[in-house]
Amino acid sequence: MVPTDDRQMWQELGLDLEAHDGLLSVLGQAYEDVYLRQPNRPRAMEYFDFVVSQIHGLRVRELLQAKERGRKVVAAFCVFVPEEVVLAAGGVLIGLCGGAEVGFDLAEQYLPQATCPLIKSFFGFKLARLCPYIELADLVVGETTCDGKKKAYESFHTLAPVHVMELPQMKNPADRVLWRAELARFVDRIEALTGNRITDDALREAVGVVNAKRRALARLAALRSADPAPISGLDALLVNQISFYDDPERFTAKVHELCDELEERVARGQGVTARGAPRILVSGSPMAIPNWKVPHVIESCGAVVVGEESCVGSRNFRDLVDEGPADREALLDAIAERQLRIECACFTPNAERADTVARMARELGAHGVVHYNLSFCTPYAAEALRLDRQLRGQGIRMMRLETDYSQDQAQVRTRVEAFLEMLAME
Ligand code: BJ8
Repeated sequence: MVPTDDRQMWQELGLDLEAHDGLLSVLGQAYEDVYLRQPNRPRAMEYFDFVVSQIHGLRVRELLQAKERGRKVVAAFCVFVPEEVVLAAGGVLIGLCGGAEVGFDLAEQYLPQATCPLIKSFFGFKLARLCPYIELADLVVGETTCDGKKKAYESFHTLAPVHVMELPQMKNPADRVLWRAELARFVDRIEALTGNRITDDALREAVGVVNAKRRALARLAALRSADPAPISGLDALLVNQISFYDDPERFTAKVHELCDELEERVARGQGVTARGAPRILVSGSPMAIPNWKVPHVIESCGAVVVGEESCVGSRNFRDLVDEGPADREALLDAIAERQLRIECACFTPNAERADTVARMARELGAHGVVHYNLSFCTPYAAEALRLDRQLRGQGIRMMRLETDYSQDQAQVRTRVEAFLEMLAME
């Protein structure tokens, strides 16, 4: 029986209760300062506020109840791990966070100090016993994307059951064959874990559920092209962050409710800033919950973030899986094909990404691009240099920002203000 009391539930999951209390109180205060003080928020954000207020409560309880009913919980850190497959086998996929500076001292016993904070964070959450999701997961799925993650999963094996998918580094025909085989290996692992064979019907239904979630997120993204923007970048980011761990069907319905309200706002010309406020597209490394620093700084400088070219953003929802195929093998082909359209900087070359960023900037009416990369994330840092030149060639200004999870808001603010001033002069 799942305990009805949160503290008892956390204790049974093996969390460090004292440290966990501290984390929740810091998170609660940060949420109040960053989110609840924003002016002009859409009413429908109440649902997402509620989800955050229950981040380690209700959703954890729901997952434990699902486990009691025999469902398996699979945890992942990358959009290449296919939710469709897990759902079709009767499981639940949750994206783990890794957006806070937690347990870094412990993580550095396994990882070099000069490691991306996202990676250190997921290790830190586990080692400091602060994440109920990692504790309740039946399997953690990693991928061979960047070197940091690749090497990190080697050690993570000793802490939790891990399955690593080999993601190719290129998108040539041979790489596609490799990735399709990896998908088949993943299907085998998930079927063995859940004890359920993935049928044609179950996979078709799961593709529909995940595509519906992507369509809802795409609808939200498109509404942000209005001037004034009907929703802040912070709120839109939060919705994208929650997309990784909420129940997919409930989440989709709530995003559509939000979009209905935003459509009314757009029709009335109502926004979160005055018309003509500086508009910024953020591009680069993912921002896992509770990493809100960059949009918070940008928006507290009077600008509005109108899009995220990121895996916690457009890369997660832009393309759909073809729903046409009837049988499971053809559906898996379609899943693999969609995944290999994701423009992650771990691929070489990854030339399409520059076109995507330029197109998004134009479609969303962005005045400039802030390229965000986490410290020690070489793939995105390397692409930023070329992207800057390519965007400049098309008359789009870009600012390169490299930061971690430290409290360096003052420095970030100085740079963002200078960038906004430069944009205003053009
Ligand atoms: S598909 S972006 S979610 S790998 S920020 S850990 S790349 S050093 S997260 Fe990613 Fe999948 Fe690619 Fe998307 Fe490494 Fe960079 Fe850290 Fe990163």
